[in-house]
Amino acid sequence: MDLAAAGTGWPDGQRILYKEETDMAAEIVVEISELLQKGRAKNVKNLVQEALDQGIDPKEILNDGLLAGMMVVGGKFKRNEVFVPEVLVAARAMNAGITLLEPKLVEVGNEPVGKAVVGTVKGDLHDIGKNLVVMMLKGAGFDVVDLGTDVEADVFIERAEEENADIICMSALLTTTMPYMQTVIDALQEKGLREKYIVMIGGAPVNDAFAKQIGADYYTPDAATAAETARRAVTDR
Ligand code: B1M
Repeated sequence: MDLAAAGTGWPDGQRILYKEETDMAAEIVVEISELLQKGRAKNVKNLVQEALDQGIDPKEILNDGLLAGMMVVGGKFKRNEVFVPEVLVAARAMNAGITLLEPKLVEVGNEPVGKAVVGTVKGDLHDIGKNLVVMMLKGAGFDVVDLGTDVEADVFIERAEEENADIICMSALLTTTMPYMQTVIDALQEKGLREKYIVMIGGAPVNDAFAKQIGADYYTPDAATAAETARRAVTDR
């Protein structure tokens, strides 16, 4: 049977994978994870493209390939088995793969649902999770103003005001930078603007209890949930 032709008719070039193909898909995804751990950006990019060409689900490539690889690197970093340069090259490889996945993961709706300003808070340079949030928000139909990393409270607020935003989204990856989310919320309060904006927070060290403690409206654990929640929050307003 012509496997390539057999399962067509699925959206976006995706189709049912047969047993032999499923095994190959698992192999290629594992290889992506391993190459990412070695920081081989070009190879990661090529293999992600190959995986997409084979019809492997982009979410599987992201979760079981790229993110799984980054988790391994994170564990080694924690145990001092690898250091900042190795983590940086792994992060570059991750971004190389994500760039290819973005158009597949993001199905932009016609009507913009609202405007979001998004950034990683002051003192924090981690941007991979924040970039995923930006990507998924765009996919959920938001106009997104990406403020980048190391973002000061005034910048969050000034840009939200200038852009007439609906929602302010903050990311933090360090236990030392997560308290800065409170600084941003306090600054909004002082300017009498707290009620004007929906505030969402996320990032590995952050949780729901912390969100409640600092007076954020929402904590979401991952980029897809962030986008769904933002959409619901803006449309319910
Ligand atoms: Co850093 N780093 N790092 N690092 N780094 C962590 C975070 C750490 C946990 C590693 C470890 O020790 N195990 C640790 C923090 C410990 C702590 O605070 N308790 C750590 C440290 C200590 C540091 C430095 C201080 C190291 C040093 O210099 N000695 C330093 C700090 C620099 C700074 O920011 N000022 C540093 C530097 C770096 C690199 C530059 C080398 C690199 C970042 C490169 C880059 O981002 N461009 C890096 C990396 C890559 C990591 C790890 C390995 C991976 C982070 C990541 O990208 N994960 C990380 C270990 C780990 O997390 N296991 C680590 C993948 C990403 C998709 O996940 O960002 O969590 P994440 O995003 C998730 C969710 O959290 C959520 O959505 C995403 C999934 O869909 N999410 C949101 C994120 N933001 C959201 C916002 C939302 C909603 C959901 O709404 C608004």
